[in-house]
Amino acid sequence: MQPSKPENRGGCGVTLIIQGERCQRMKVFKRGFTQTVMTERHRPGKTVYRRLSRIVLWLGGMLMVVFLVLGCEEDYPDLTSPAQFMIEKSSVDRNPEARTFHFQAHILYTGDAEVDSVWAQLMASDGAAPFLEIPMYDDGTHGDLIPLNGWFSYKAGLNEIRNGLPAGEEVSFLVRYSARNSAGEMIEQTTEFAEYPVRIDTIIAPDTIVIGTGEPRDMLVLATDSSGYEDIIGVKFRQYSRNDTLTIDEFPTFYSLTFVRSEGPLQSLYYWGLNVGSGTPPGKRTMQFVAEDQVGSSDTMYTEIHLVEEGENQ
Ligand SMILES: [Ca+2]
Repeated sequence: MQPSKPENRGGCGVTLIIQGERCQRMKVFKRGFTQTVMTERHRPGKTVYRRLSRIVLWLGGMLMVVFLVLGCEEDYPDLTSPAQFMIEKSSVDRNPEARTFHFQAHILYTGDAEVDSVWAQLMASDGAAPFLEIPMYDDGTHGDLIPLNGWFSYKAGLNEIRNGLPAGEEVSFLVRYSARNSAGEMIEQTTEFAEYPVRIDTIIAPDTIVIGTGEPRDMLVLATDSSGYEDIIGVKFRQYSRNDTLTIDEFPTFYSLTFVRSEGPLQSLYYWGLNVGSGTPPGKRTMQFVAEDQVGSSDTMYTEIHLVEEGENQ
């Protein structure tokens, strides 16, 4: 027996073959039962036994119909499903290059009541008053890609969003999508947008290095950006002398670590082979690491390193 196919009105057959087969069997069984009843009804010479058996058959048939309806609800939406009006999916995507936010909500409905309006409210946190309300469009404008497909969109600039948010580099807010239909029904769905700027998670670096060996020592930096590792421009470092506030200009140059690879969708690993040449004065140094992202955020971390002469007590 072939599983029912999606186009065969078969929601049951869409994902599970076993479920699809069960639906098919039940459909077939239902047709057979209907024929049996019709046959019985026109047969002459009814007896009590026949009437009883017909009642039993009828009750059994009704039970089967109920079972069928419960098990294969999507096969017969006109029998069991009231008109539906729902937000099937919603999202917020940030485009770091264009510095825009793309709000989207997919509105589904069955029945006669069409979607009247869709909008979104942005709140700093749960329970806070909305700081921005935006209309959503399904007409191919305001960032909507395809008109009249149920996906409502709005594209907002970073400044439009930031106006209502607390100052700072982090951008996080709640979005409450709402829709109203022509019957006056309202539905809503809340989603969260959370974003932290680039940050340095881990630095692996030597704490002591021998001057003039000519052998580079490994330095590894792991940086994360909630917008994705592609948002990280890179990680650079420089070193201060031991009296960092006084002689900060001794090594003012930043060096950019080499991108090694991404570690998952949000992290990148960077590398530098640190080599301290002969003639460099020994002593304690402060290493400053700076990670930067596309929107101008940065994160800074410090480590210490001891430069020692060869043979010096390490
Ligand atoms: Ca659309």
